[in-house]
Amino acid sequence: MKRILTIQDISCLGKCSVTVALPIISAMGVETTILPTAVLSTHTMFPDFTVKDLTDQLIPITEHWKSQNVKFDAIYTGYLGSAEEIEIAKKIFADFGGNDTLIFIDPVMADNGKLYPAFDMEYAKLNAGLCGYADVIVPNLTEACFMTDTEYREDYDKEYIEELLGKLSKLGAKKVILTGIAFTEGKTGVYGIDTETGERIVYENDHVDATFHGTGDIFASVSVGAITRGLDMNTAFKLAADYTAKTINVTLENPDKPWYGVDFEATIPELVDELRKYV
Ligand code: PXL
Repeated sequence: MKRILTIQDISCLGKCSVTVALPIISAMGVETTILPTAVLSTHTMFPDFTVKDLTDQLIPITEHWKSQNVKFDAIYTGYLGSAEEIEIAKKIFADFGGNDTLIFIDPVMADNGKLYPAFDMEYAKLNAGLCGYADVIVPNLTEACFMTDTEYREDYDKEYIEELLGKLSKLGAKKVILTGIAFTEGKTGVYGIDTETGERIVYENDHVDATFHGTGDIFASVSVGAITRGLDMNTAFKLAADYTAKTINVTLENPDKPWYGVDFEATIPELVDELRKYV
């Protein structure tokens, strides 16, 4: 069985980061090792959340794994709490990376034109530096703009997105996938580039007019799970985009839906069925 290490926070309540990545990647038939960067009472969209930073635990935990000769088929980073944790992530890539280990970075820090409460421009720059270590990065439009000093525009066109992809490619990742992008009315999707071949990676599905926290983490978890199971990039991102859209739709039908996350628990069986068509 393949094994993924995911490095991100535990938001105890809130359906994001580890509480999404662990069940989804496990359901996809991949062993999931977690390295929690912090423990929060909830994600940061709740008022008055508590945070216990775990930076001082990251090196001791990973040193122990090294002593046990642990290997990973992929390392997937999401929400990292601080500049120091970004530096430690680089060390972990050096210690556990290599040709057979996919480095998958979701530079979680912003959405809808704004940085999340814990972050500033300096953090955005450091995250941009981290992206240079990746095989695959999956920023949303806001994160892409913050990392490349680009003005955020919701009314984008192809020229603007191509220019943004060009700037993101210079960060050094092998595959740059912008999420939440489409050029067709009523659609959303991914628009990316394989920086080694110049090939575009494009998929559009129906846009659902609702935003929920944690959907980026769902998209990233399914993508890295699918790539690790051996799906090609185009198929992996299609699976992830369709699953995320399906999950938002199912959540919208739930009269008791929580405001803070989506009902991915209800749609995991469909994800597994869909994945079975390929593996
Ligand atoms: O879903 C991204 C995310 C992850 N972790 C924490 C967050 C958020 C988004 O708000 O607050 C703690």
